[in-house]
Amino acid sequence: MSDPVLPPELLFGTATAAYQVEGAAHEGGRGPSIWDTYCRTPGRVARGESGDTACDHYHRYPEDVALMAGLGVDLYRFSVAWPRIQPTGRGPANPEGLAFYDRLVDTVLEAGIEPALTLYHWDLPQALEDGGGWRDRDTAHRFAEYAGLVADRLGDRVRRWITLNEPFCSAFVGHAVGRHAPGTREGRPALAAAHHLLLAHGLAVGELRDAGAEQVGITLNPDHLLPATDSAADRAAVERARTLHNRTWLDPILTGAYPDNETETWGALADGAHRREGDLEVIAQSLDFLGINYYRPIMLRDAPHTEPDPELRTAVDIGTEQVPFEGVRHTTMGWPVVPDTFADLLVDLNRRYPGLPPVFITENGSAEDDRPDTRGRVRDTGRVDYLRDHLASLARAIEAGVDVRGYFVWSLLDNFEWAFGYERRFGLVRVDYDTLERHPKDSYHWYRDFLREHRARRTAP
Ligand code: IFM
Repeated sequence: MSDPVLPPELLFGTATAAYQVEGAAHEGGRGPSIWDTYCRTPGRVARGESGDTACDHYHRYPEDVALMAGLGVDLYRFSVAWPRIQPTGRGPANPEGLAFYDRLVDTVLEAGIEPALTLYHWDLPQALEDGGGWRDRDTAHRFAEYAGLVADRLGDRVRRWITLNEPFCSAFVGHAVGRHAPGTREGRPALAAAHHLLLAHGLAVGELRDAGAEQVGITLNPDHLLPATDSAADRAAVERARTLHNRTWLDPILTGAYPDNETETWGALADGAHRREGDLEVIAQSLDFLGINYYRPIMLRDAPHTEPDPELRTAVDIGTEQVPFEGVRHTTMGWPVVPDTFADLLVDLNRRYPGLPPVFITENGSAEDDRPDTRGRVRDTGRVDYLRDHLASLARAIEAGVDVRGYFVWSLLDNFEWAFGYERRFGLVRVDYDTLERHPKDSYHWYRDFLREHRARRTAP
């Protein structure tokens, strides 16, 4: 099958996140984060694994940047570990922490790659969690202070800034499903966490702009949600899920309003007690771009609530149940591969939100059952097919009028996949966790060749 052709000006990159790749958890004055605590809690992470060593990107970043240069990417999306900059989440910056990201940014730029920096990819300093974490309004102000410290130091070289990565996961997977740190199952406090993440984003946008940041955005993971049947009950279930997954974030940020069906979604929990006048204005500042992470669609049906007492429900107990997709391939995450839904989601968002900012696909990729042959080669055809088919779908969304400016493969390297530990592999490059050696997979070579063709079209007359 031939590779899709995308507009020549579209930028391409690869993405990672601090806790998933850096390791060096006890070096450079880094303080503990909620993920260090979560990993140490028995039964939370598969095989008791943690990001203590991860891919050792903290020491091996020159090799990783060279791998990216070999791919020919335009951009590298990485995240800064808040507890490296402020070990307790407040106070002056830790010079060793800033110095690490200084070196990383300089190395990336010297390789002819542009850095795209995410300020928060889930590693909240544990000291802030001890004071209430995202449930507490003050954490939003602490985040803005941290954003200012990083921007003051790196703003002269980093043009593209992402405030938060997937706040849906921070708020709801962390505080309601309990499968991410801090690992609780809450109702109102999870909704408060969602609001304070939004507020943190808005306050940080102000700090970044004051520090002269050129391009400021946020990365969300809106889901493409489909009803299992055409029944009114299943369609209503999808609308509740749309609020939980998508509208909670997109409506305040892009329209300056909260979703109009919060009470249908959460009942009495949606009392908004944690909101204050003026918050929406802070949250709804205009953005230079919107980051979207996309992996798979979700099919849902109406279902009884898990907890009958509305007051005792968690924020994800909204009377829905996932329905499996039949007849399609699933990745090792158990996620259905339905590439057309990528375009469907983007076109749908463009329709629902007039004036949608330019879009960067800040993550897309697949976890596969990679098996190196006797010579270490990984023939990851499933990943190549996944990327090719999703890029073809992206081309369709662009043709339909969605203003997409960039695309990042998740991920450059196999890395720490949160509660799944190291077993689920998303990398274009295999990491041997015994030796920490890097081995480009077939998908790495495919992406390199694809980018070579793409760049050739940039210079073609
Ligand atoms: O690994 C994660 C990443 O940290 C956030 N987005 C989804 C990826 C795959 O699960």
